[in-house]
Amino acid sequence: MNKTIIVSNRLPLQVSIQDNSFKVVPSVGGLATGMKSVHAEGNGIWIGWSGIPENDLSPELSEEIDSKIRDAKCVSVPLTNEDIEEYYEGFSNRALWPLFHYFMEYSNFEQNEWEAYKRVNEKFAEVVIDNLEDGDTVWVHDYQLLLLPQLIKDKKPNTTIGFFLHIPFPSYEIFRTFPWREEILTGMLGADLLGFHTYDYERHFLSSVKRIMRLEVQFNEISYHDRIIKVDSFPMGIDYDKFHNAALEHGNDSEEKSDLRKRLEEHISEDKKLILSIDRMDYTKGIPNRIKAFEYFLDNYPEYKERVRLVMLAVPSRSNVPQYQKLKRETDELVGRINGKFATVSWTPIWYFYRSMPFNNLIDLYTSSDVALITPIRDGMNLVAKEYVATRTKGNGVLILSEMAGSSKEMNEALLINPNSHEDFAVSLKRALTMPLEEQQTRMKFLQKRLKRYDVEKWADEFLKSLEDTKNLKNQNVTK
Ligand code: GDG
Repeated sequence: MNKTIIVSNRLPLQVSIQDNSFKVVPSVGGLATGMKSVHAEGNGIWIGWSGIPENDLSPELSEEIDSKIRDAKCVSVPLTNEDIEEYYEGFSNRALWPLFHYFMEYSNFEQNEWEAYKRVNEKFAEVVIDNLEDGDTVWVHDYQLLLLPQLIKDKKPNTTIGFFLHIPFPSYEIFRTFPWREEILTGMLGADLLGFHTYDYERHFLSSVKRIMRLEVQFNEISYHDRIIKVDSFPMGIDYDKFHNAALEHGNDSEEKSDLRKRLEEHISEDKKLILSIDRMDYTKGIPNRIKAFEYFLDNYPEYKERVRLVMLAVPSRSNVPQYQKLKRETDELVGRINGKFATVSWTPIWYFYRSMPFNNLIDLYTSSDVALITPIRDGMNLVAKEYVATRTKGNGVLILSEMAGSSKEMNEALLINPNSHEDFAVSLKRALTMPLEEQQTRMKFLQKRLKRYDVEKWADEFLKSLEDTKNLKNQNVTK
């Protein structure tokens, strides 16, 4: 029986080791949820890194962990500390991530990291090929594995390969500055179907293919050697029911309240509003900008002092990369300065949490906030915006969303802003805080309807259906 092999940098599980014993627990991210049924189907498997560097393990423990991982229908790719440092923290997060998010000045191109990126992509290819049988489909995910499709195609030309990019694909003018631009495109073109969150990313990719590779592109199909490669957009959704039901269960009307919810509720009344922001601590998410814009708001609308509070959850991320350490320092300083400037004995304008929270607390935050401020400088999609909408079971609440997030393309009923304009931010925040309930509910209704219909399972289904169709393209081509 043919199977689908999912490949991503990380496996959808967490391994924790204490002394000589270990635990393997499933992780609950958006991708893991979306792929759940694909992974569960038949003898489908997931290939990726376990999160534990090989150097840290004795051969016996490593074998034991691998066997536990295999029980979860996963196969681990062994990576060393050096691999992680050069391929993941290095090339993926210091070269590709900033450039693809238009932070050119943060991009650092090191030859040894490029070599490590190639080496690790080859390691992934080996594991995929070891597990591949004729007729299998492979679905590769994200920017850490851009070379993998071609590495598989070279060895197994008949395999059907899909690739999905979770971050933006930058415009040609940005992408052309990349030292290994042709190698990256060649790697991606090993896929039969390339998927992006939005039409704009798709268009940027096609333009780079045309201009750098000089290939013929017709509508959304690329002719490459004797193959036709399809490119399309598939905006990723969320597990709508999971968020909606959790909000019904743990939301405002629930009898058992967490400590966090009790504290949040102390600040909610007709006249006092909570404003929420949740992101990974990443410079693409626009955290300092947002804090400065909030300061501008309080300066320009002083009647809101003591009446609004920004609850800001920043989840630690990539803290070994210097730009992320700098961002953390800048955020700490800004929050301190602004709280110092405005606070009164009974009011602190920004409540700042630098940690990750359990799922139920996340629901507490979503359901108790009057406004969500999602204002990234660049973001492939942004699922937090969609999750906020899914938890608004009474239809109230306002989403302020950056035009630079992929999700803004499908969320027109949000208040869309340019995250670089403090004025735009302040006017929209004022509008959100004074929006009549009926208008809030009308906007939410449209947003919710769309998100419920196009959830993450549907996203995965549509991608795989489209990938299946490319088999017909291949067959047509063979008979020509
Ligand atoms: C990349 C792209 C694209 C956050 N804090 C906590 C927590 N979360 C969960 C949220 C959400 C997820 O993390 C974050 O997803 P985003 O989409 O917002 O952002 P990235 O991590 O940057 O993801 C992005 C995505 O891939 C998918 O393609 O949308 O553009 O950058 O699901 O709920 N979950 C828990 N505690 C937290 O403290 N439990």
